[in-house]
Amino acid sequence: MLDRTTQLKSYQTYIDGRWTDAASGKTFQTFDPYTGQPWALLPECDKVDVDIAVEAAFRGFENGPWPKTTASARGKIMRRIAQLIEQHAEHLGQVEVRDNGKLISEMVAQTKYMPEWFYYYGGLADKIQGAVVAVDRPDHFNYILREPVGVCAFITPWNSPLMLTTWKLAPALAAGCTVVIKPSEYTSASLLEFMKLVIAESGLPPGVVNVVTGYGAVAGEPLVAHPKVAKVAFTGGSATGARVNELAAKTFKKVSLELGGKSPNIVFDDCIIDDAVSGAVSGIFAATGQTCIAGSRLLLQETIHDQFVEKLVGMAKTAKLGDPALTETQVGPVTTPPQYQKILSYIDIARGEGAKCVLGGGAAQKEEGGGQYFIKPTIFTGVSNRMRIAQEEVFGPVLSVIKFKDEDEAIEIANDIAYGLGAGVWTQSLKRAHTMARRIKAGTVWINTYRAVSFMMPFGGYKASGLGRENGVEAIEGYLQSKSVWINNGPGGGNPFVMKTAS
Ligand code: TXE
Repeated sequence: MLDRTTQLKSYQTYIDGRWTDAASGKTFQTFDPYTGQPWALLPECDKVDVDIAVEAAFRGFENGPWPKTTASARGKIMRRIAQLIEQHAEHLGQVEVRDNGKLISEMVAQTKYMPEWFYYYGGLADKIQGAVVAVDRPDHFNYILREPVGVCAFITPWNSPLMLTTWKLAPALAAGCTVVIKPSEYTSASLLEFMKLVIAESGLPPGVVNVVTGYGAVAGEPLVAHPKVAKVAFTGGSATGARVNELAAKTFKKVSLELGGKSPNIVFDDCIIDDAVSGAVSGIFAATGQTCIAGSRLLLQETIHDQFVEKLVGMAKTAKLGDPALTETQVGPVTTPPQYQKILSYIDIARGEGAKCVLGGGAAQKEEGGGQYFIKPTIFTGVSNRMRIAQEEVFGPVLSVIKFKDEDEAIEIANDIAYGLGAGVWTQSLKRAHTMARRIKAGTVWINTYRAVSFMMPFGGYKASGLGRENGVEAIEGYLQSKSVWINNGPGGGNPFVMKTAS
């Protein structure tokens, strides 16, 4: 049972293997979105703390035990991290329920699955291999080293704080990098618990993983801009992502960005209807719609439109709103007050654009299971793809239903968007499934399923949904760089004013 003690808990942050307050001594409150009440105080870090944390990570990368740790030993530490997560999964999940309003059922699934990232990348650590190249010169021995990029800055969001940190941390540690993490100011508590229960107990040397809690502009910007940071891995909104990319470009940092989406969930009339209805509900109402992969545009073939909408509304209206700490709850609160306002404003925008609200359409009151930051699962039909409600990310439980005639029109609508993160396709035709998978411009295409993720499958966006990939073997590449080594075992000489090419 979740302990909702009213006394404010005080956290310190974790820099260079030590627990510390912000240098300024300032703190800020974090809120329980279910009760709307503050429940903990966090250090409000700024540039001074960022400098201390980056210097610690830099020392950790250049000197000390971490650079001397073999890849196999890194793998062992990562397996220990996985075991510690298993040990503390329940507590970590409960903190996230308190701080974020995530459902306990979702957190049980997430914290149970998170160790797999550390097992997988821990296993990959000692399989990072360079190459010997039979270069086109006599008497040469050439090889390629694969080296860690250096200090990495992670800027993480509030919607799945621990899971999205894990996607970055596991490959970064496997590669041999050191890290400074700036979690979202709305949901930093679970990361600090993770540092205490997992990282501090894992055997990682001081300075390898550091945290600066605080606001984006005050702690995030100096971290992204810091000259000793070599790579920035960001998950968040597209506007902030663009700002982070711009800042990072000034010092030529490597960047990966996992941004927003407006993913099409496309239902053909040859699908198994009940599966597709469940997939549509899961796509938009799971996690209260606060996921980058939300299937927020439901594209329905016109032949099944009315029948499908009826079934969809029938299932969605049974969704149980309430306390996220209860296992029977299916839709929890919106995590942040600005996000709550944003969702309500998009409901007004949709109405103003002439879309028809067939379910929900506003805040959920106490007697409906709601409370301060609850929005009713909302469905709009009669949406045209050019409307703002179809083009802009709402990040809440608001679905736009759009009709299409055939495959070509479905593709045209699906791809007519700035984003390209995910897409769903519901069909029993194998040919159609493969054709759609090829023609949709998105980083992930789910056929007859939705919102499935794995540590083994690359994840990331086409177009405005981001740069780079997380998860899978590919993700480790983002934390490595190649060094080409040339050894001449033969005679020197030749014309010193001419480039040495194969003559
Ligand atoms: O995110 P921000 P916000 C989308 C979603 C949502 C919108 C805004 O549409 O409505 O973004 O959400 C840090 N320099 N997503 O405002 O600002 C910030 O402190 C450096 C999609 O909450 O992107 C936090 O740690 N850092 C998404 C992180 O950026 C800065 C998840 C993300 O916050 C910064 C969340 C700055 N100038 C929102 N400004 C997804 N892809 O899953 C802020 N930050």
